[in-house]
Amino acid sequence: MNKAMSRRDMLTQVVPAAAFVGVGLNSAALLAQQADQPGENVVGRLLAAAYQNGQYALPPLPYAYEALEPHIDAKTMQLHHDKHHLAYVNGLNAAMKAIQTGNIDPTALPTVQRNLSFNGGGHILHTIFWATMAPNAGGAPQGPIADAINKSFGSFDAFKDYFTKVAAGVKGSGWALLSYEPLGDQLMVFEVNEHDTKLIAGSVPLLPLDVWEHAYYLKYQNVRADYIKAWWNVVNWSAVNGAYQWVRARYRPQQQ
Ligand code: MN3
Repeated sequence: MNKAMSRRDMLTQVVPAAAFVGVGLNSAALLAQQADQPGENVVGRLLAAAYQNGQYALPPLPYAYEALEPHIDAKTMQLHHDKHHLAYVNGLNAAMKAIQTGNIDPTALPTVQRNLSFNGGGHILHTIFWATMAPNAGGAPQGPIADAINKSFGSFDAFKDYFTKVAAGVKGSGWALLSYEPLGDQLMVFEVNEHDTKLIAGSVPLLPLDVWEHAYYLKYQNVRADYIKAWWNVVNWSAVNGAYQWVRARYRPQQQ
């Protein structure tokens, strides 16, 4: 990042660019503004680092590769962040570059559109994924996110069981995604196929779980269920709670 550019300057660039891409990135840009608030948390910080100097950018992991051991191994984290995520950042920038020429060959349009959503979704989901994991984490959530989970799913245990089943049931490559739906002021879990978020428009992603094989195969081979079980031990509920509170304050200021 250009040292002369303030965080606020950076964020004013994030919002219009992300809004152009669509609902998913627009919601992420909303979250990214959180980095400018008191009580900054890691979700907002990483999202703010995910677009810099006029381009999408790979945000640094907020911990060392080995920090999530034994639940997620260092080699997987290194490959996943440095290779896979970087490829989505590069693919998204390439798609934007093609669009910004203003002259897309009609025969190339389906490919450009596919690259936009595949790589854009991948970039945002991975950024929030890194931010919502931490060493010495897991357990049950505290604060407003815990209340929202109880309201939306009955109990934390019921939510955990439901989310686990959604993640386990993803066919092929994809994600499970806990999101905030502002119209109903409630939380919902959505299935993501590859990186294409199948969510209610306007919902804001809060807690994504990557169940692509590249996220777990080195350590867990084909046993996705063991990986999901281990992932609960690294969920950074403090980060999820911070993101939830900030987003809800934007949509429901009268209820704060
Ligand atoms: Mn991945």
